[in-house]
Amino acid sequence: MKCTVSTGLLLLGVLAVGAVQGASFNNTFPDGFLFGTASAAYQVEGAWNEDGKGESIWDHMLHVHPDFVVDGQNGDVADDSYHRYKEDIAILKELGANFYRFSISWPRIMPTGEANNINQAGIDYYNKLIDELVDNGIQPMVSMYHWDLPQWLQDLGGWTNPIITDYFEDYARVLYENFGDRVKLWVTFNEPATFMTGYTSERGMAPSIFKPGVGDYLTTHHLLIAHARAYHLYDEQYRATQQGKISITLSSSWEEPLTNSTADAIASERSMQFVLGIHAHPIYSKEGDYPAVVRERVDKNSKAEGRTRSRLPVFSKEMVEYIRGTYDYFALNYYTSHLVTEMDTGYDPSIERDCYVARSFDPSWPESSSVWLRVVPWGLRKLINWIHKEYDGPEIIITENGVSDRGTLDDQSRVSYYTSHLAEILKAIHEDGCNVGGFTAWSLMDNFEWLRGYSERFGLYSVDFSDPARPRTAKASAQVMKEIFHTRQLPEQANVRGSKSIS
Ligand code: PNW
Repeated sequence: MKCTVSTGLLLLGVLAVGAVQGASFNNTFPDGFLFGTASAAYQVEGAWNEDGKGESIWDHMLHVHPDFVVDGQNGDVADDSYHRYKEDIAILKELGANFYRFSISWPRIMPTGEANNINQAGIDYYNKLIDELVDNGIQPMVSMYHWDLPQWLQDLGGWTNPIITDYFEDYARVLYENFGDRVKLWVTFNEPATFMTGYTSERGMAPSIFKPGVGDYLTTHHLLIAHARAYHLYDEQYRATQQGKISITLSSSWEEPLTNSTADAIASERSMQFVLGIHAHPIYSKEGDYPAVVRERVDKNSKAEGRTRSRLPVFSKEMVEYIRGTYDYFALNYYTSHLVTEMDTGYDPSIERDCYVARSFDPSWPESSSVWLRVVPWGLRKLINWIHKEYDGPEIIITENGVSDRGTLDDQSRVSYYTSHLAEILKAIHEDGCNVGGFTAWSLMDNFEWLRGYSERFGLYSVDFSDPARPRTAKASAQVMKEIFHTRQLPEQANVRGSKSIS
């Protein structure tokens, strides 16, 4: 197993910090550790129909159903980053970010999603954005897909149609051809576990098609193949000259057993496999394919439902091999944790029912402005350790971590969230020997928070959405992150918050 720090360095660090703090907590990030912030095209760009951009599934859904969003808003203008990207880069520079994770809007460069229909103005926009980043010494990290599928492809069935893997490979080729000379960090998909829920609700994530337990598994199956195709294409045709790294961003909660019973321990492990393993195991495990417990349960339930085949499609042996190992690092989003216990929940059929656990929060975990997000920093350390053991020590880059509030400039709860989570990452690195290579704050600035509109704010910078100029203003958290990014150390005392020893 690889470790980020040698034992010698580790000892030196512990001694140095121990002398100051009287404890063994090492508050210094290893050399080469990268700090950045993230955003996504639909959440920040605006200009939804400018300069030849095609319609995405989010444009389409929210124009037809504005009531799906709590405040009736959409991403038509958002942060207006399409026109104000230089302001975004100025604040990234102020923060001292090493990299910026942003996503490319597929329909902005390929209005229908097809490779014979390229929108040069879209290519020009991302070239300008990338050039400006590089000129300012900020590495671009590009997500190919952060949920804004061209509507034209949705009309063909979107992620439920296997033909999508051909279209995605074409799209990846256009990206490598146009941007691969300067983009060295790629992410194929952002959070499959979140966007597959576009097929589990009538008014949820786009496209809001209600086919739980079927549409979400088809999406999973096809995006894993699409990911592998993009990876192999890079390997075969671009890696030698472009020399970048590719991954897929997976989000996971830490699934803590509700009690110390054996049944809850089993439920916790099963939940980890349904939440994270379903997308991670085919790529990162030694044997590949879906986790055994996922395969078993979905097959068993499908049979009991009188079906002729499993709702979870089956990979051929060749496809298992084709997908296995298609990563250069492990890209992880972490926001929160759950307590889990065995229970029959969810629609019949659904992934919840297949997984057979109930999830809850400990009432003592601090709340945020998002109902799904409670503050559980130690969950991140446990999650990193789980990944380290389960997948044999891959380099982990945290590609999102953050918390919501209502938008105050004096955002002390965000300061505490970040410092406590960074402290847990330092413990995972220095005390547990895990290999964590970077951290990304979600988000650079307040933006369109999907179904929560502009009512929940995740930014280090505040954005005034009532002002056409969309001014960006630093919050208290921006000042603290700036200090951390510059000193590459956590301020003293930061480690005391939210700490709980790891078992
Ligand atoms: C992520 N959950 O989504 C996305 O990548 C971002 O686009 C989004 O703005 C950010 O987190 C904050 O929501 C998530 O329910 C949505 O656990 C939901 C969950 C996790 C991540």
